[in-house]
Amino acid sequence: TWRPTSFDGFEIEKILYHDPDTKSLGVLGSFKGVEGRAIVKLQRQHFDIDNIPEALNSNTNLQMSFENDVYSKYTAVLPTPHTLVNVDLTHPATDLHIKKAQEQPYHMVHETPKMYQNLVLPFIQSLPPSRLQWVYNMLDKKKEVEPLIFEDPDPQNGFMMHPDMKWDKTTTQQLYCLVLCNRRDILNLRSLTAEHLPLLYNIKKQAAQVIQDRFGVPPDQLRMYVHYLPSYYHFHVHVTHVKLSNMGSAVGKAYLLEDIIDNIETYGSDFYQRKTLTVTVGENEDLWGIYSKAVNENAEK
Ligand code: M7G
Repeated sequence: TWRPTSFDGFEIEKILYHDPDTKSLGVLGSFKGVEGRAIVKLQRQHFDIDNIPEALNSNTNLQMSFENDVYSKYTAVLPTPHTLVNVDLTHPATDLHIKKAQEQPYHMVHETPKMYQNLVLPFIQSLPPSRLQWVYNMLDKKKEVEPLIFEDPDPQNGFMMHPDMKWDKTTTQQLYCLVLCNRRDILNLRSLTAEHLPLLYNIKKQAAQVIQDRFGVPPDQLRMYVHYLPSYYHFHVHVTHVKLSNMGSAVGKAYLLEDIIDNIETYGSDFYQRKTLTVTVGENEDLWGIYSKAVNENAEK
C-alpha cells in the first residue's frame, strides 16, 4: 500500500469543509504521480501545557483585534513549538468518502417503522459487503494498526474494543473507543430485541471496567451510544469521554446504550421495531433521496 511521507506536489482540488469550532479543515486533492484522489483532514492539536510557559513571554507578539471595557482580543503566533496539527488521510478516496466529508445541509427526519421496512432496510441490504471490510479486518485481526484494547471472544455476547479512528490518543478527555460486537447479524438499533440484552449488558459492564483500568476514566464519565442511523451496518457502540461533544453525540443521532437497554426492558422486546426514530440526514447521503421521496409522497396524500 502506498503511503506518503510529505505533501510534496500535493494538488488541492477543493476545500470540503472548514470548521472554526473544531479548528479543522478537510481538503480534496491528489498526490503528484499517484493514482486516486485523497481526502486530507487537518485538525489542530490541543495545547501541551508544558510548552505554555515558553510560549507566553516576550517572543510572542500580540496584535489587538478588539477592545471593549475590560475585554480585548488578539492574534498571535506561538513561536515554539510551531503549532501542531493532526492529519487524517483517506486515500484513495471514493465518491462516497468525498460526499461524506463535504459540508452539506442536514435534515431531521422522523422515520416510522414502515419507512424502515419498506425503504431503509432494502437500501441497507443493497450495500456491497466491501463497505464492512475494515470491520471484518479488525474482527479477524487481519489489519489494524491500532492496538486492541479488549476482547471478549464469546461468539454471541462478545466484542472487541479498539481506539476509534477519531481519537488522537493524546488526552483521555477526548477518549473515543469503538466497540465492535462479534456477531455479524445485527444491522443497527432497529434490529435490537430482548434477545440482545445480554450482549448490551456485557458491553456496558466490561467496556467501562476496561476503560477505568486502562485509562483511569470512571464509568460515570463515559458516554456510550449507538448511532441511528450509522454509516456502517455492523452493530457497534461508541464509547467517549463525557466531555467530548461533536455532531456524532447530538440528539437525533446518538442513542444512549443505557436508554436502549431500559427501553427494551420497560416497554418490551419490540420497542425499536415499533418506534418512530428521529434521524439526522445529510443531503449528500443516499438515504436523503430515499427519505425525501417518502416524506413528499406522504405530504401529497
Ligand atoms: P458510525 O456510527 O457507523 O458512523 O461509526 P460515523 O462514521 O458516521 O460515526 C463508525 C465509527 O467507526 C466512527 O466513529 C469511525 O470513526 C470509526 N471507524 C471507521 N473506520 C473506517 C475505522 C477504522 O478503520 N479503525 C477504527 N479504529 N475506527 C474506525
